[in-house]
Amino acid sequence: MIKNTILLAVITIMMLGSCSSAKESKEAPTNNTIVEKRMDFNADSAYAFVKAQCDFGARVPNTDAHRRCGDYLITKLQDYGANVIVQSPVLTAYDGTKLNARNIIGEFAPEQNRRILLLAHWDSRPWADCDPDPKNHHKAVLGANDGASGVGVLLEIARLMHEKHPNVGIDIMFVDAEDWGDSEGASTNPDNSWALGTQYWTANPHRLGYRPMFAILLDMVGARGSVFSREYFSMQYAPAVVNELWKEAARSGYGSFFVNSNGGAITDDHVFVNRAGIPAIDIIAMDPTSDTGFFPQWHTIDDTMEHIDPATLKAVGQTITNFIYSY
Ligand code: AHN
Ligand code: ZN
Repeated sequence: MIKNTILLAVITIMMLGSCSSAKESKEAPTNNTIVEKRMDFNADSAYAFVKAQCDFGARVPNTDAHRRCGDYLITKLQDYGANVIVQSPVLTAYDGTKLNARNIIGEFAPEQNRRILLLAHWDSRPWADCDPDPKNHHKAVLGANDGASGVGVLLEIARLMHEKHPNVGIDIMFVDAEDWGDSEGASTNPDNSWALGTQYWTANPHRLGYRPMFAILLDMVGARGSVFSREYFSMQYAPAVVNELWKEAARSGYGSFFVNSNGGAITDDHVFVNRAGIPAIDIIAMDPTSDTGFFPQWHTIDDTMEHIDPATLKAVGQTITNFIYSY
């Protein structure tokens, strides 16, 4: 009996030993080695960041909710230790409206040469023109998923970077005026319509000669039941980045979210970043079974917190976190 207990104890210690040595395999363990801490993306925290944006109301350019949310995003990035640069252009929308826009850029470890750009749009759409009820077409979209979700994930990553910085410089950019686009589209050049904030930034980078290794765009990354397939333009311009990120997703246990199928071509912020010569991919939920190709509440008045699932935020957030901390 005593022998068995001792034997069990020895086996247990051996097992513990082998587990921890596997985890610490990056560095030879010595007495003064600090055990590497896995960065845990907190989905509840990300969810709260999404909700905080929605609590301002729809962030439609030229509204008070938009101004106040922009101020909030600047403050949060500064709180988490970023060097924040704000661009405040007046942009002309396809319909002639002058938009008081702000691109908000938070630099983490600006002294690092090797950099990754993470971006998401923070504005919300002025018209819910895909709503099943035409009476709602002139109402604003709250944009819990379409806008706030990507920003919420990036704010949580900013919070983690304040705890411990990865071995690569990170820039988080919240771009404005993405969603004032013409959905009828046929007569409008998409270049004069969507992603106006990003287009301003590519023509006027926040730092002269800014050259990150690549960029990752997050768009609609919070809805329940989301699936991320490989977006077409991302595969055209930056297949290696897509492949590496999807590999990280599978390694991290989120292969059921990041599926290995090819998705449609989306005119989104990343297209303009690619045209500026920076390889850029779009993590964007697509749903081939819905009328729009996106989540069912896309550009409706029902794009609300009700449809945001912390599990989706976690899958995207933890994958990107593991990816940037693996450098
Ligand atoms: C088009 O529908 C052409 N692009 C989608 C870009 C978008 C709108 N992302 C969020 N809202
Ligand atoms: Zn939209």
